[in-house]
Amino acid sequence: MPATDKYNTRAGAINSLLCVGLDSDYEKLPERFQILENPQFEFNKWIIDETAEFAAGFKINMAFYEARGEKGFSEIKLTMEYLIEKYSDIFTICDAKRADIGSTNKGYVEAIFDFMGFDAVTLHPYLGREALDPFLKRTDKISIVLCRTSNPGAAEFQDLESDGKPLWQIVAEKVDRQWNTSGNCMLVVGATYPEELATVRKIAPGMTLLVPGVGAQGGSVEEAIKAGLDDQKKGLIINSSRSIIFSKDPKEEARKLRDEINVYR
Ligand code: NUP
Repeated sequence: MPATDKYNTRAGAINSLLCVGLDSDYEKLPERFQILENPQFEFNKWIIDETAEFAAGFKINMAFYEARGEKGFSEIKLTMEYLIEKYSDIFTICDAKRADIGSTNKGYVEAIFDFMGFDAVTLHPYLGREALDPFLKRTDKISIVLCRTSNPGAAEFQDLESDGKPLWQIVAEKVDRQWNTSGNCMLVVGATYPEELATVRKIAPGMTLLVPGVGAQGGSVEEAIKAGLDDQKKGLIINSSRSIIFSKDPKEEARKLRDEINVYR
């Protein structure tokens, strides 16, 4: 099954656009996990089992694992093995923001899609379409291209204009019209920029958008949903990491966010 269908099927089956971010920073783990042999994996396993019924996707940000060297890397692999074995219908995103020259990208493709088994990866567009070819030609997987990021300083480069348009709009147009010929691209647009999100939705009416920035970063769920839904009331992957996984009750937080998203659909 193509990976966009995998996401849509799961989102439809459980009526949820929620993606739970497994940003399992070792320093923030409860002590009962820190003392275990595989602390990040055991924590993830717990979060996954608690939140899976509300999760259309899980997103792993590599940074929190790479910080622990080879130990962290093995805990990503354990987490992916667990997801693939127990929750093979849930969409998995590797948030690594990769991209290099084409020949190097082949290594990233093998590591992320084949060795670890993710359905999707985040990429930055700076090197252009030609360099990203090893990702884009994997029609069984999804390339999620950064368009308008959620951070306060996103405008520094992304708002620079060319032909009267900001760079993020050009990225949205290019990905929608030229890069997505196999239907395997998505875009990242932060919930913290709902106006830009609405513009991206106009530029790319049929594209699925990964939207981080609700919860800990303060983006409004209502504004993001209203700005970003497609005409089928779908087309969004709403990610929240810290405000779910480090809350007192991750299951309840995931349920609440799933429900809040659905209220505005
Ligand atoms: O624009 C982006 N903003 C963002 O926060 C693109 C991202 N990939 N992210 C990631 O989403 C960020 O690196 C983190 O993994 C997650 C947001 O986490 P939180 O603010 O919900 O805890």
